[in-house]
Amino acid sequence: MLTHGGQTNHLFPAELMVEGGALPSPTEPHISTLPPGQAPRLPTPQGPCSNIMAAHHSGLLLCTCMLALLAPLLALQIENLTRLKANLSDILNLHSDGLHPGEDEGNARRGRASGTGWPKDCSEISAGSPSGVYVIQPSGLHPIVVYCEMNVTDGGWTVIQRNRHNTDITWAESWSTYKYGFGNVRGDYWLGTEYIHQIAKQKVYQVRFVIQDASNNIRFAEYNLFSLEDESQGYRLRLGSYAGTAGDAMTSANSATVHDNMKFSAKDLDQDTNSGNCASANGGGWWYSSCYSVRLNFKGYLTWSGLCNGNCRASAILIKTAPFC
Ligand SMILES: [Ca+2]
Repeated sequence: MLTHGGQTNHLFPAELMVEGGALPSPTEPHISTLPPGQAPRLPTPQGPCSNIMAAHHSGLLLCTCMLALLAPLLALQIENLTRLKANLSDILNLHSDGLHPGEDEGNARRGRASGTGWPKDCSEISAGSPSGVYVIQPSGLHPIVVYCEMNVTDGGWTVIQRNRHNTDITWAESWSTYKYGFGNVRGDYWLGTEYIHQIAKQKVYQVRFVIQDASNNIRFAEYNLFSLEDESQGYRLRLGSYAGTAGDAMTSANSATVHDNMKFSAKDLDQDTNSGNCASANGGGWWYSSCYSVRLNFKGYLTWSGLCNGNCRASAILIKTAPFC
């Protein structure tokens, strides 16, 4: 039994728990929370994209323009995802598998000692690597532990949220708890708003929301751009164009329930557009307006407007570097 974000989590066997959950100290490397024998898989840094983006500020505008021009191609790419339902289902189910052969702590140490460092996100992990828990180190940040989903399309997705209707996580956490994350990276968790911001500011990112509806169908909504402004700007959410099967509930809702361009709110920091406190009234931190069309950070059945109203069963949110950059 371990506590996470001020609460107790009985859901997962102790041998699968990451001590302290996904909740690192702001001053303590996240990797240090790994228990003995539960080392993350060897990250194999790669990726010309990271090299390009090392001086990416000048290329960011160009890349964004390219994304806008190539939006129709992104939509076409989505068609392939209908063949990946099984893999999408995997995202919503726990991967309780242990380390794969050859991916022990020694390998991880050699990865660091080689001077190549940790990957900056899951997209820098070698294609074909298994899904699971990895150490990444976004630029300017200490190493953190994340779940990498390697089975969808070409893999490389960093899971920033996962939740199921029967979760033990309350989700009704404070701003600072949301900032640094809570839960279990092998189960239901929030990676941490600050860490999501730090990852997504490195390059140009896309986001995929994966939703299991009331009939256990797997739906998704993808936005070809994803970023969070920094904390001083309230971690304001910025999304690009929609494609998918769940419906565009994040950007197309009316101003009272839209989420795109909203600041993040938690129960103790109201940054919504409602006269009341949406986070306090609705059980979890989120990019509320007044108040929501999407409720995924919630203990209980979930909502994705147009798909389910309080009866979706599970969700996951994944981010990855956008194509064409
Ligand atoms: Ca308010």
